[in-house]
Amino acid sequence: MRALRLLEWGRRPELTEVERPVPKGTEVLVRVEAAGLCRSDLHVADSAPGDLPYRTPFTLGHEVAGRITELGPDAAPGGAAVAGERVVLYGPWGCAECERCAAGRDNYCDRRNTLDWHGVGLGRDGGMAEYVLVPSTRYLVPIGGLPASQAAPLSDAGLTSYHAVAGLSRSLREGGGSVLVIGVGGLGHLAVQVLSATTPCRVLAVDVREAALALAQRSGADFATLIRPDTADELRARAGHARALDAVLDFAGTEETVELATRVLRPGGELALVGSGGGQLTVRKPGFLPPGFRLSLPFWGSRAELAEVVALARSGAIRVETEEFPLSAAAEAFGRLRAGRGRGRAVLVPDDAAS
Ligand code: FEH
Ligand code: ZN
Ligand code: ZN
Repeated sequence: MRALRLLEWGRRPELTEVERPVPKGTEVLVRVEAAGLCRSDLHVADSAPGDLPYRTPFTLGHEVAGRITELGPDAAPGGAAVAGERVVLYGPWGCAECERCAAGRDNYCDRRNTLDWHGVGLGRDGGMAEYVLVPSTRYLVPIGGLPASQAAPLSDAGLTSYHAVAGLSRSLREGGGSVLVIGVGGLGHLAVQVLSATTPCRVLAVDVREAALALAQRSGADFATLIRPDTADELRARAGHARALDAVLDFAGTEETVELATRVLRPGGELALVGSGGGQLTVRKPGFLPPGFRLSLPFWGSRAELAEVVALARSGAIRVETEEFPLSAAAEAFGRLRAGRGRGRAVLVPDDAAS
């Protein structure tokens, strides 16, 4: 079968021919119908030897949906899963033994630092291929009739955004308040939709691209504006009586956006730093952060949260903006992502399915 593989550090990913895996024990073979591209794929592809604990070669793709084609002899006792079922992969594969992994929270595996992988396509063979081998049905969530190019991005962009929202305080999520989404790209536009669909919050959004502001409004934002030198004042003016925001979800995470977040937060405000833009924050007392300031660094999400995201999508409450590429055009898709010219989440589909 064909697979987009990182053959060695420092080389661009290459489409190569590899043996189609045969599931053993609890393993399940999934025919890939869609595999999303993520900025982390660029980070992995650009890494030097020793940057990451992964061992090359391996196939990329940690945002995957498809159809079960074969199950190992111990994979689905009592027919818990069957060939033909359409699924999305829960991507963060941990040690599978600690209490976090046992609870389906592999994203916070206690033994993460001892592993030479972080999940499917992240040190283990991923889904930018015709087939992907999954260690257990516990990493599969049924998607029913949801199109694969909608389902795949839910497993990373959707799940990460949903987990970041779920990490905000209950009083905010249930009582309402004002939330700023910084960066309305593959993750940010889904965070706007999740906030709009699941909370009474007022949602504001900022980005550096005009097209992203339109996407924010289509996604349900109450207000969207470009990032400019006076953006903090403009956001405060739009924040209601408090003239400051209850929470910020920063999907860019740059020096500039982290600074903007700290300038618009209320006392008791919350910052969820999701983007890996390298921005830094000085936490000091006495200092300049609002009293009661809370910071979180949410990472990916739990298996239960993935099932909740899939249910939201199947209900029509959230919809991913996607741009499809055939697997054979993966290099073009990577190039557009790298150049920031993507229109929504890029998704690789099998060549025979590409429109
Ligand atoms: C995965 C592995 C390592 C860093 C970041 C990521 C994210 O893309 C997962 O959402
Ligand atoms: Zn990712
Ligand atoms: Zn674990």
